[in-house]
Amino acid sequence: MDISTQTVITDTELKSMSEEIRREVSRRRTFAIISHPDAGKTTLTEKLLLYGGALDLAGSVTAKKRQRETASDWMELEKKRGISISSTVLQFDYENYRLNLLDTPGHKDFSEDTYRVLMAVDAVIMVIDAGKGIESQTRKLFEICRKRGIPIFTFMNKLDRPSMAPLELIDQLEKVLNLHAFPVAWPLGNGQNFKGAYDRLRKEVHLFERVPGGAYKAPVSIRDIRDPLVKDTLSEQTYNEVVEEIAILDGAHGGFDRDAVLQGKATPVFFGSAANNFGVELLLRGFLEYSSGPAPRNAISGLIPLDNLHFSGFVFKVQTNMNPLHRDRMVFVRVCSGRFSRDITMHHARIGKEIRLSSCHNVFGRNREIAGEAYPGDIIGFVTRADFRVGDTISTDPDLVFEEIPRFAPECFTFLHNSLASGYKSFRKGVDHLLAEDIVQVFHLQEPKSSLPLLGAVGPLQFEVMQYRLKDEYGAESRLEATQWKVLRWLETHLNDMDLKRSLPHGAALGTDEQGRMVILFPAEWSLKYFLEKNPSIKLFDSPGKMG
Ligand SMILES: Nc1nc2c(ncn2[C@@H]2O[C@H](COP(=O)(O)OP(=O)(O)OP(=O)(O)O)[C@@H](O)[C@H]2O)c(=O)[nH]1
Ligand SMILES: [Mg+2]
Repeated sequence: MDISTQTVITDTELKSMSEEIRREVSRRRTFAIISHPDAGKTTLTEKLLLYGGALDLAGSVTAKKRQRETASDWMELEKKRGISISSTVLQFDYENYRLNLLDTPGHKDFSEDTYRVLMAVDAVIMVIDAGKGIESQTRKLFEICRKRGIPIFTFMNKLDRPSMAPLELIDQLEKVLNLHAFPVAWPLGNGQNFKGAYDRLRKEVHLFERVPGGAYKAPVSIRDIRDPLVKDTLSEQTYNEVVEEIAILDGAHGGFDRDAVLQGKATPVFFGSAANNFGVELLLRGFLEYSSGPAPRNAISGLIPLDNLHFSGFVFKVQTNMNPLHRDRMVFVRVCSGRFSRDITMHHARIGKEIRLSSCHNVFGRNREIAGEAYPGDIIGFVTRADFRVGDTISTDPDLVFEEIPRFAPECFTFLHNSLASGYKSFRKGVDHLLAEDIVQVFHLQEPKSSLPLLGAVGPLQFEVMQYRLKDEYGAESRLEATQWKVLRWLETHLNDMDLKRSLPHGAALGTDEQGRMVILFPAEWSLKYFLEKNPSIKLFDSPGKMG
């Protein structure tokens, strides 16, 4: 469809539209907060909202984890357990910026959701618990960011507790992640003696004051490092250490290279305490100043310019029951080009149909607001019953299709039974709705042929979440039946089913995924290896996207 066939648009109108898009894009920042579990992502998110003016009072993520009430952990189970289970979109305005912030779950069992978020953002804030240094999950997430060349901003958190030496933390970034680190805000002490941060680029000391529960912005006084008040506030030892460390950094680390940051080759580092609001404003301001607006995305046909007159975007998340009263389903889209305005006709690339999406929303945790328009970089939500899956492209151009979002091979498999015969209807409905989120995958075994689907997920907690939600959102009781499988691979082969079956090692099974693609389930990694040795002609893949 050519846009000119919809309405007649003059050259001047085209020019002003593309200028408008470029103007809007330049004020957008779309980023995720990532890390190992418990480093403080949700706490930091809450504080960024506080400093961004999107919240008057920050909710607390308490140590006891019982009274938790935050904008981003809105699911019942998240509040109860005190951990993030699902990613959350928070869109808000700060000064002239429009921020699309995504808080992600750190637990590896929920990492499929986090990986998808990484496909939808232009930058990340990597949170590190300064008492623990770089942990395993942070490392994995970092590797994905590096592969995509996403700019990374680092926040060393929990400086209000005894921490590793700041120079050692910087050294870890360089050695463990092989990432050049440029400390922007340097900590003045740690634990009880954490008093402030030194902004190396502005050459200013920010002295912090504690506020009860960190609910309000922490008052800050800004000084020169030689100011007597700075010396008086810090112990003599801390002051001397800080001055020495800064001299070492200035001598050794070279200048700040924003281009290297934007290419994901260097990370600006900030130190602080999200719970106490220390260093949060320095991070927010630094992030806005040194990050850049949304980058154009690759479609199968090539790079799609942001000011393309065709609207385009892709689905990276589907969430059911954000509003349990309405049993609705929200489809989250990252806008990649053009301008969304209400009631334009879209093409749904996968099913090859035209579709009208009228209710586009700006999303803020559980809350939403009808949005009249959206621009590249925005994360918007559509409430729709149409068949959208993660990775789907929507565009006014029927020929535009974005590259697939990689899917990972599940590592845990279970059968899910309805445990109350009378509740089958709500069980079935709940399972269908929750599976549409595309987090838990469904497989069908070839033998024994049963209507009971086999569920696969990256980690077992995902099944627990499903059971909890079935009960909480659908009133359905369920029971899990463990299986012996631990590894799944998609396959390509010329063998017929009989021969293939004969070639399977003991305990392995054949099945299909939801799209009818053949898979093999193995009881262990060694069984997979054995199979590969015996059947070199069969190609196995850990993601269906890698198949030819
Ligand atoms: N002492 C101290 N505790 C903090 C700080 N920031 C966060 N915490 C605590 O650390 C715990 C985990 O915080 P969360 O914000 O839930 O961590 P998260 O990274 O979102 O965790 P997941 O989403 O489950 O991966 C909570 O008990 C917080 O109160 C801080 O600056 N200092
Ligand atoms: Mg969290």
